[in-house]
Amino acid sequence: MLDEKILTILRNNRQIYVSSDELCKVVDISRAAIWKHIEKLRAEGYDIEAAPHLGYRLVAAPDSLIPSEIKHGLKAGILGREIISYKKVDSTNTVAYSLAEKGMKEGAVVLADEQTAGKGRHGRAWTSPPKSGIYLSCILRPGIAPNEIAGITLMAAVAVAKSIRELSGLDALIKWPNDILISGKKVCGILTEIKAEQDGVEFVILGIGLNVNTKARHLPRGATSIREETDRKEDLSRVEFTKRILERLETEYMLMKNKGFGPVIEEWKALSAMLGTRVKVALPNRTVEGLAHDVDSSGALVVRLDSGVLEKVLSGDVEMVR
Ligand code: BT5
Repeated sequence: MLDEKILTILRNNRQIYVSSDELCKVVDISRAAIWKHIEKLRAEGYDIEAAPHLGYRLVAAPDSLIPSEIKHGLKAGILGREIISYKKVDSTNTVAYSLAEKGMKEGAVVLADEQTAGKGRHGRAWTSPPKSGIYLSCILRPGIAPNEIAGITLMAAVAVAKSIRELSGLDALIKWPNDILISGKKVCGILTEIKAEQDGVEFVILGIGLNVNTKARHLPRGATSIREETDRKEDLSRVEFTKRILERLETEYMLMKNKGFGPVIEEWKALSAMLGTRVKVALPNRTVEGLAHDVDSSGALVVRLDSGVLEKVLSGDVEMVR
Protein backbone atom coordinates (compact mmCIF):
# COMPACT_ATOMS: atom_id res chain seq x y z
CA MET A 1 0.00 0.00 0.00
CA LEU A 2 2.72 2.49 1.02
CA ASP A 3 4.74 1.59 -2.07
CA GLU A 4 1.73 2.39 -4.20
CA LYS A 5 1.15 5.69 -2.38
CA ILE A 6 4.74 6.74 -2.95
CA LEU A 7 4.55 5.64 -6.59
CA THR A 8 1.40 7.65 -7.18
CA ILE A 9 3.07 10.80 -5.86
CA LEU A 10 6.14 10.20 -8.03
CA ARG A 11 3.99 9.39 -11.08
CA ASN A 12 2.04 12.63 -10.65
CA ASN A 13 5.26 14.67 -10.47
CA ARG A 14 7.43 13.12 -13.13
CA GLN A 15 8.89 16.43 -14.30
CA ILE A 16 10.19 17.44 -10.88
CA TYR A 17 11.93 16.05 -7.82
CA VAL A 18 9.76 15.27 -4.82
CA SER A 19 11.62 15.94 -1.59
CA SER A 20 11.88 13.35 1.16
CA ASP A 21 10.24 15.83 3.52
CA GLU A 22 7.21 16.06 1.31
CA LEU A 23 6.99 12.26 0.92
CA CYS A 24 7.35 11.89 4.71
CA LYS A 25 4.52 14.33 5.26
CA VAL A 26 2.08 12.79 2.78
CA VAL A 27 2.81 9.14 3.54
CA ASP A 28 3.44 9.81 7.24
CA ILE A 29 6.58 7.73 7.76
CA SER A 30 10.23 8.53 8.53
CA ARG A 31 12.92 9.45 5.98
CA ALA A 32 14.62 6.13 6.59
CA ALA A 33 11.37 4.29 5.89
CA ILE A 34 10.86 6.26 2.67
CA TRP A 35 14.35 5.22 1.58
CA LYS A 36 13.51 1.55 2.24
CA HIS A 37 10.37 1.78 0.10
CA ILE A 38 12.29 3.50 -2.71
CA GLU A 39 14.83 0.68 -2.60
CA LYS A 40 12.03 -1.89 -2.78
CA LEU A 41 10.50 -0.15 -5.80
CA ARG A 42 13.90 -0.06 -7.47
CA ALA A 43 14.27 -3.80 -6.86
CA GLU A 44 10.95 -4.25 -8.71
CA GLY A 45 12.44 -2.46 -11.69
CA TYR A 46 11.39 1.18 -11.17
CA ASP A 47 14.10 3.60 -12.22
CA ILE A 48 14.00 6.24 -9.48
CA GLU A 49 16.60 8.97 -9.42
CA ALA A 50 17.71 10.30 -6.03
CA ALA A 51 19.35 13.75 -6.09
CA PRO A 52 20.98 15.11 -2.94
CA HIS A 53 18.96 17.98 -1.41
CA LEU A 54 16.32 17.71 -4.15
CA GLY A 55 14.63 14.37 -3.55
CA TYR A 56 13.30 11.63 -5.81
CA ARG A 57 12.11 11.49 -9.40
CA LEU A 58 10.53 8.61 -11.30
CA VAL A 59 12.50 8.16 -14.52
CA ALA A 60 10.94 4.98 -15.90
CA ALA A 61 8.52 2.25 -14.89
CA PRO A 62 9.30 -1.40 -15.72
CA ASP A 63 7.32 -3.38 -18.27
CA SER A 64 6.69 -6.05 -15.64
CA LEU A 65 3.44 -7.81 -14.89
CA ILE A 66 3.39 -6.56 -11.29
CA PRO A 67 0.26 -5.31 -9.46
CA SER A 68 1.44 -1.68 -9.16
CA GLU A 69 1.82 -1.44 -12.95
CA ILE A 70 -1.28 -3.39 -13.97
CA LYS A 71 -3.58 -1.67 -11.48
CA HIS A 72 -2.39 1.80 -12.47
CA GLY A 73 -5.13 3.30 -14.65
CA LEU A 74 -6.86 -0.06 -15.12
CA LYS A 75 -10.44 0.57 -16.25
CA ALA A 76 -12.03 -2.58 -14.86
CA GLY A 77 -14.05 -3.01 -11.69
CA ILE A 78 -13.98 -6.76 -11.21
CA LEU A 79 -11.13 -8.24 -13.21
CA GLY A 80 -7.85 -7.39 -11.55
CA ARG A 81 -9.29 -6.18 -8.26
CA GLU A 82 -6.85 -8.66 -6.74
CA ILE A 83 -3.58 -9.35 -8.58
CA ILE A 84 -1.01 -11.95 -7.61
CA SER A 85 2.15 -11.87 -9.67
CA TYR A 86 5.24 -14.05 -10.00
CA LYS A 87 8.56 -13.60 -11.72
CA LYS A 88 8.54 -17.34 -12.32
CA VAL A 89 5.92 -19.98 -11.53
CA ASP A 90 5.02 -23.46 -12.73
CA SER A 91 1.63 -22.52 -14.19
CA THR A 92 -0.62 -19.53 -13.46
CA ASN A 93 -3.65 -21.80 -14.05
CA THR A 94 -2.46 -24.22 -11.36
CA VAL A 95 -1.91 -21.38 -8.87
CA ALA A 96 -5.28 -19.77 -9.68
CA TYR A 97 -7.05 -23.13 -9.32
CA SER A 98 -5.72 -23.69 -5.82
CA LEU A 99 -6.52 -20.10 -4.81
CA ALA A 100 -10.08 -20.52 -6.10
CA GLU A 101 -10.41 -23.75 -4.12
CA LYS A 102 -9.45 -21.77 -1.01
CA GLY A 103 -12.25 -19.31 -1.74
CA MET A 104 -10.46 -16.51 -3.64
CA LYS A 105 -13.04 -14.14 -5.11
CA GLU A 106 -14.12 -13.78 -8.72
CA GLY A 107 -11.93 -11.34 -10.63
CA ALA A 108 -8.64 -12.31 -8.99
CA VAL A 109 -5.86 -12.52 -11.56
CA VAL A 110 -2.62 -14.50 -11.41
CA LEU A 111 0.21 -13.23 -13.64
CA ALA A 112 3.72 -14.45 -14.36
CA ASP A 113 6.74 -13.24 -16.31
CA GLU A 114 7.76 -16.85 -16.94
CA GLN A 115 6.22 -20.32 -16.54
CA THR A 116 8.25 -23.46 -16.00
CA ALA A 117 5.35 -25.86 -16.65
CA GLY A 118 2.86 -23.83 -18.73
CA LYS A 119 -0.10 -26.02 -19.70
CA GLY A 120 -1.94 -26.38 -22.97
CA ARG A 121 -4.99 -28.60 -23.46
CA HIS A 122 -4.93 -32.38 -23.15
CA GLY A 123 -1.63 -32.47 -21.26
CA ARG A 124 0.25 -30.46 -23.89
CA ALA A 125 2.83 -27.84 -22.90
CA TRP A 126 2.70 -24.07 -23.37
CA THR A 127 6.12 -22.62 -24.13
CA SER A 128 6.53 -19.71 -21.70
CA PRO A 129 9.92 -17.96 -22.00
CA PRO A 130 10.71 -15.13 -19.54
CA LYS A 131 9.75 -11.45 -19.83
CA SER A 132 8.44 -11.61 -23.37
CA GLY A 133 4.94 -13.04 -23.15
CA ILE A 134 1.87 -12.67 -20.97
CA TYR A 135 0.82 -15.62 -18.82
CA LEU A 136 -2.46 -14.75 -17.16
CA SER A 137 -5.18 -16.67 -15.31
CA CYS A 138 -8.46 -15.23 -14.01
CA ILE A 139 -10.80 -16.72 -11.46
CA LEU A 140 -14.41 -16.47 -12.62
CA ARG A 141 -17.54 -17.65 -10.85
CA PRO A 142 -20.07 -17.25 -13.65
CA GLY A 143 -22.80 -19.54 -12.34
CA ILE A 144 -23.15 -21.52 -15.57
CA ALA A 145 -23.66 -25.19 -16.39
CA PRO A 146 -20.64 -27.34 -17.37
CA ASN A 147 -21.91 -27.60 -20.96
CA GLU A 148 -21.79 -23.80 -21.32
CA ILE A 149 -18.08 -23.62 -20.63
CA ALA A 150 -17.13 -23.40 -24.33
CA GLY A 151 -18.76 -19.97 -24.35
CA ILE A 152 -16.23 -18.69 -21.79
CA THR A 153 -13.34 -19.72 -24.06
CA LEU A 154 -14.97 -17.99 -27.05
CA MET A 155 -15.59 -14.87 -24.95
CA ALA A 156 -11.91 -14.73 -23.99
CA ALA A 157 -10.84 -15.23 -27.60
CA VAL A 158 -12.97 -12.25 -28.65
CA ALA A 159 -11.47 -10.08 -25.87
CA VAL A 160 -7.89 -10.97 -26.77
CA ALA A 161 -8.37 -10.65 -30.54
CA LYS A 162 -9.91 -7.19 -30.06
CA SER A 163 -7.05 -6.13 -27.75
CA ILE A 164 -4.43 -7.20 -30.31
CA ARG A 165 -6.25 -5.37 -33.10
CA GLU A 166 -6.64 -2.19 -31.06
CA LEU A 167 -3.07 -1.98 -29.77
CA SER A 168 -1.11 -3.30 -32.75
CA GLY A 169 -3.40 -2.83 -35.75
CA LEU A 170 -2.73 -6.45 -36.78
CA ASP A 171 -5.53 -8.63 -38.18
CA ALA A 172 -5.83 -11.12 -35.34
CA LEU A 173 -8.32 -13.88 -36.14
CA ILE A 174 -9.78 -16.66 -34.02
CA LYS A 175 -9.49 -20.35 -34.77
CA TRP A 176 -12.06 -22.49 -32.97
CA PRO A 177 -11.99 -23.16 -30.15
CA ASN A 178 -9.05 -21.52 -28.40
CA ASP A 179 -6.37 -20.17 -30.71
CA ILE A 180 -5.69 -16.68 -31.96
CA LEU A 181 -3.78 -16.42 -35.19
CA ILE A 182 -1.91 -13.68 -36.99
CA SER A 183 -1.11 -14.47 -40.63
CA GLY A 184 -2.10 -18.08 -39.97
CA LYS A 185 0.35 -18.50 -37.07
CA LYS A 186 -0.59 -19.02 -33.44
CA VAL A 187 0.01 -16.01 -31.20
CA CYS A 188 -2.26 -16.88 -28.28
CA GLY A 189 -3.79 -19.95 -26.66
CA ILE A 190 -6.57 -20.17 -24.10
CA LEU A 191 -7.01 -22.90 -21.50
CA THR A 192 -10.29 -22.95 -19.60
CA GLU A 193 -10.44 -25.26 -16.61
CA ILE A 194 -13.41 -25.73 -14.31
CA LYS A 195 -14.34 -27.19 -10.98
CA ALA A 196 -17.74 -28.74 -11.51
CA GLU A 197 -20.22 -29.54 -8.76
CA GLN A 198 -23.38 -31.60 -9.04
CA ASP A 199 -25.54 -28.57 -9.73
CA GLY A 200 -23.17 -26.48 -11.82
CA VAL A 201 -19.74 -24.98 -12.13
CA GLU A 202 -18.17 -23.78 -8.88
CA PHE A 203 -15.47 -21.76 -10.63
CA VAL A 204 -13.70 -21.31 -13.94
CA ILE A 205 -9.99 -20.69 -14.39
CA LEU A 206 -9.51 -18.78 -17.59
CA GLY A 207 -5.88 -19.04 -18.68
CA ILE A 208 -4.44 -16.91 -21.48
CA GLY A 209 -0.97 -17.19 -22.96
CA LEU A 210 -0.02 -14.40 -25.39
CA ASN A 211 3.30 -14.04 -27.20
CA VAL A 212 3.97 -10.30 -27.18
CA ASN A 213 7.69 -9.72 -27.72
CA THR A 214 8.76 -13.37 -27.90
CA LYS A 215 11.35 -14.21 -30.54
CA ALA A 216 10.22 -16.83 -33.06
CA ARG A 217 13.29 -18.92 -32.24
CA HIS A 218 11.98 -19.36 -28.68
CA LEU A 219 8.60 -20.60 -29.90
CA PRO A 220 7.43 -23.90 -31.41
CA ARG A 221 6.97 -24.16 -35.18
CA GLY A 222 3.81 -22.52 -36.45
CA ALA A 223 3.84 -19.95 -33.63
CA THR A 224 4.51 -16.22 -33.74
CA SER A 225 4.46 -13.14 -31.51
CA ILE A 226 2.95 -9.71 -31.98
CA ARG A 227 6.42 -8.17 -32.19
CA GLU A 228 7.45 -10.65 -34.91
CA GLU A 229 4.43 -9.62 -36.99
CA THR A 230 4.90 -5.84 -36.74
CA ASP A 231 7.70 -3.86 -38.31
CA ARG A 232 8.38 -1.94 -35.10
CA LYS A 233 11.93 -1.72 -33.89
CA GLU A 234 11.12 -1.63 -30.19
CA ASP A 235 9.26 -3.98 -27.86
CA LEU A 236 5.55 -3.55 -27.23
CA SER A 237 4.31 -2.89 -23.70
CA ARG A 238 3.18 -6.10 -22.03
CA VAL A 239 1.64 -3.97 -19.27
CA GLU A 240 -0.58 -2.17 -21.83
CA PHE A 241 -1.65 -5.47 -23.39
CA THR A 242 -2.45 -7.02 -20.02
CA LYS A 243 -4.56 -4.05 -18.99
CA ARG A 244 -6.42 -3.95 -22.29
CA ILE A 245 -7.11 -7.69 -22.16
CA LEU A 246 -8.55 -7.39 -18.63
CA GLU A 247 -10.70 -4.43 -19.68
CA ARG A 248 -12.03 -6.14 -22.82
CA LEU A 249 -12.59 -9.38 -20.90
CA GLU A 250 -14.67 -7.55 -18.35
CA THR A 251 -16.80 -5.93 -21.08
CA GLU A 252 -17.42 -9.29 -22.80
CA TYR A 253 -18.08 -11.01 -19.47
CA MET A 254 -20.68 -8.41 -18.48
CA LEU A 255 -22.29 -8.71 -21.91
CA MET A 256 -22.49 -12.47 -21.45
CA LYS A 257 -23.93 -12.12 -17.95
CA ASN A 258 -26.59 -9.63 -19.06
CA LYS A 259 -27.50 -11.00 -22.49
CA GLY A 260 -26.28 -14.60 -22.57
CA PHE A 261 -23.73 -15.96 -25.04
CA GLY A 262 -25.62 -14.77 -28.19
CA PRO A 263 -23.97 -11.36 -28.74
CA VAL A 264 -20.50 -12.69 -27.81
CA ILE A 265 -20.88 -15.48 -30.37
CA GLU A 266 -21.89 -12.97 -33.05
CA GLU A 267 -18.68 -11.02 -32.33
CA TRP A 268 -16.74 -14.27 -32.38
CA LYS A 269 -18.09 -15.12 -35.84
CA ALA A 270 -17.01 -11.72 -37.18
CA LEU A 271 -13.45 -12.45 -35.99
CA SER A 272 -13.36 -16.08 -37.08
CA ALA A 273 -10.50 -17.31 -39.26
CA MET A 274 -12.30 -20.43 -40.30
CA LEU A 275 -16.04 -20.19 -40.84
CA GLY A 276 -16.63 -21.10 -44.47
CA THR A 277 -13.31 -22.92 -44.83
CA ARG A 278 -12.73 -26.66 -45.09
CA VAL A 279 -11.70 -28.24 -41.79
CA LYS A 280 -10.61 -31.53 -40.30
CA VAL A 281 -11.47 -31.97 -36.62
CA ALA A 282 -9.60 -34.62 -34.67
CA LEU A 283 -11.87 -36.17 -32.04
CA PRO A 284 -10.61 -38.80 -29.55
CA ASN A 285 -11.60 -41.74 -31.76
CA ARG A 286 -12.34 -40.37 -35.24
CA THR A 287 -11.96 -37.40 -37.56
CA VAL A 288 -14.73 -35.17 -38.83
CA GLU A 289 -14.10 -33.44 -42.16
CA GLY A 290 -16.19 -30.85 -43.96
CA LEU A 291 -17.02 -27.15 -44.14
CA ALA A 292 -16.89 -25.08 -40.93
CA HIS A 293 -20.51 -23.99 -41.17
CA ASP A 294 -21.32 -22.19 -37.92
CA VAL A 295 -20.81 -21.89 -34.18
CA ASP A 296 -24.03 -22.49 -32.25
CA SER A 297 -25.32 -20.73 -29.14
CA SER A 298 -23.41 -23.07 -26.81
CA GLY A 299 -20.09 -22.46 -28.59
CA ALA A 300 -20.08 -25.82 -30.43
CA LEU A 301 -18.65 -25.94 -33.95
CA VAL A 302 -21.12 -27.03 -36.62
CA VAL A 303 -19.45 -28.87 -39.51
CA ARG A 304 -21.26 -29.55 -42.80
CA LEU A 305 -20.11 -32.99 -43.91
CA ASP A 306 -19.78 -33.77 -47.62
CA SER A 307 -23.02 -35.74 -47.34
CA GLY A 308 -24.73 -32.47 -46.35
CA VAL A 309 -25.32 -33.64 -42.79
CA LEU A 310 -24.56 -31.05 -40.08
CA GLU A 311 -22.46 -32.37 -37.21
CA LYS A 312 -21.86 -30.56 -33.93
CA VAL A 313 -18.44 -30.76 -32.34
CA LEU A 314 -18.02 -29.72 -28.71
CA SER A 315 -14.24 -29.87 -28.49
CA GLY A 316 -11.37 -31.08 -30.61
CA ASP A 317 -8.31 -30.00 -32.56
CA VAL A 318 -9.06 -28.32 -35.84
CA GLU A 319 -6.90 -28.24 -38.90
CA MET A 320 -7.83 -25.89 -41.70
CA VAL A 321 -7.52 -27.76 -45.00
CA ARG A 322 -6.55 -25.73 -48.04
C1 BT5 B 1 -3.50 -23.94 -25.70
O1 BT5 B 1 -3.46 -25.31 -25.69
O2 BT5 B 1 -3.37 -23.25 -26.68
C2 BT5 B 1 -3.74 -23.31 -24.33
C3 BT5 B 1 -2.57 -22.51 -23.85
C4 BT5 B 1 -2.86 -21.79 -22.56
C5 BT5 B 1 -1.64 -21.18 -21.97
C6 BT5 B 1 -1.95 -20.32 -20.77
S1 BT5 B 1 -0.55 -19.42 -20.21
C7 BT5 B 1 -1.38 -18.95 -18.78
C8 BT5 B 1 -2.15 -20.16 -18.32
N1 BT5 B 1 -1.34 -21.00 -17.48
C9 BT5 B 1 -1.09 -22.20 -18.06
O3 BT5 B 1 -0.39 -23.11 -17.55
N2 BT5 B 1 -1.71 -22.27 -19.26
C10 BT5 B 1 -2.45 -21.06 -19.54
P1 BT5 B 1 -3.49 -26.21 -26.99
O4 BT5 B 1 -4.62 -25.84 -27.88
O5 BT5 B 1 -3.42 -27.59 -26.46
O6 BT5 B 1 -2.15 -25.84 -27.73
C11 BT5 B 1 -0.91 -26.30 -27.31
C12 BT5 B 1 0.00 -26.35 -28.53
O7 BT5 B 1 0.30 -25.00 -28.95
C13 BT5 B 1 1.34 -26.97 -28.25
O8 BT5 B 1 1.28 -28.36 -28.44
C14 BT5 B 1 2.24 -26.30 -29.28
O9 BT5 B 1 2.09 -26.89 -30.54
C15 BT5 B 1 1.66 -24.92 -29.39
N3 BT5 B 1 2.35 -23.97 -28.50
C16 BT5 B 1 2.99 -24.19 -27.33
N4 BT5 B 1 3.48 -23.06 -26.81
C17 BT5 B 1 3.13 -22.07 -27.66
C18 BT5 B 1 3.34 -20.67 -27.67
N5 BT5 B 1 3.97 -20.01 -26.69
N6 BT5 B 1 2.83 -19.98 -28.72
C19 BT5 B 1 2.16 -20.59 -29.72
N7 BT5 B 1 1.94 -21.91 -29.77
C20 BT5 B 1 2.42 -22.64 -28.75
